[in-house]
Amino acid sequence: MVQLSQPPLAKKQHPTIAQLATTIKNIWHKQLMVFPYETPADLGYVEGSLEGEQLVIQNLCYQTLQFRKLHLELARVGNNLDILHCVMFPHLCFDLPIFGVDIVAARGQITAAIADLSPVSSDGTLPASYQHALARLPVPQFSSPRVLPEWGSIFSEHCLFVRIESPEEAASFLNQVAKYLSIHCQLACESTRVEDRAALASIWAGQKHYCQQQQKNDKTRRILERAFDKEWAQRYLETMLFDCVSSDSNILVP
Ligand code: BLA
Repeated sequence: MVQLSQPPLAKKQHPTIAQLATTIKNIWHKQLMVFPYETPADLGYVEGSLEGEQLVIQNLCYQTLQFRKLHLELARVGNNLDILHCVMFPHLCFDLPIFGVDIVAARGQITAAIADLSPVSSDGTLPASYQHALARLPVPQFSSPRVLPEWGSIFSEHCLFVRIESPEEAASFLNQVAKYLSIHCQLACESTRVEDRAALASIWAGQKHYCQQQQKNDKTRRILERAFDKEWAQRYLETMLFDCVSSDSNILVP
């Protein structure tokens, strides 16, 4: 079920990453009923070598009634690059956004902290229930906001993308991500299945587009290619990080 039999990476990682990993797991277990998810056997715990430095990847995956895959990944490159990656892919029969977080800490400094509830609808808007809940949240201010790359057109207006400059900003980011996640788990549990074929097709197209855009992130790809090789990186991006199920699987829900 869980690939945490290996030495837990969280203990060695940047404290903000370790804290967020704990928060995410706690909220999942508190608000969702999680079931085991089979990761490809060779991709649960992975070690590669990046220009002489070791790359360690540790994956934790679950599924639930509403989500085909909950994925939390911790990665460490040598002693100076720590990464947290988390994506929640809803089953195609639920009209739910995609929750995603990425934190990249280089030599102890968080250069990129990003979190979003990303819409999958063709008009790029979030469901009304999400709009209402998010509109009520105070928006934290950060001293170094970052500009999204072009492929980031998939993110919503609520997307946080910043460089973290102080422990207070780290706490503020963690707090906001916990709120996004908690709102998401609650609204997902309250959601009902979509039956209409056109609506199902549109959800599938939205999820596929999300995955295709994320796969354009050269910064992620480059790290994986350098530690492994081009083919391995492509397979990892397609099967672990941003796999997109076939449109037929909207009938294969629990
Ligand atoms: C940026 N992602 C990055 C960066 C690195 C990675 C090294 C550059 C950091 C910086 O610019 O300061 C690396 N991220 C990884 C690796 C993995 C990973 C190796 O997850 C996994 C093995 N990325 C996501 C998700 C989101 C995301 C879920 O995986 C958003 C929800 C976003 N990462 C994201 C964005 C950037 C980034 C928007 C900045 C890209 C840029 O500025 O060009």
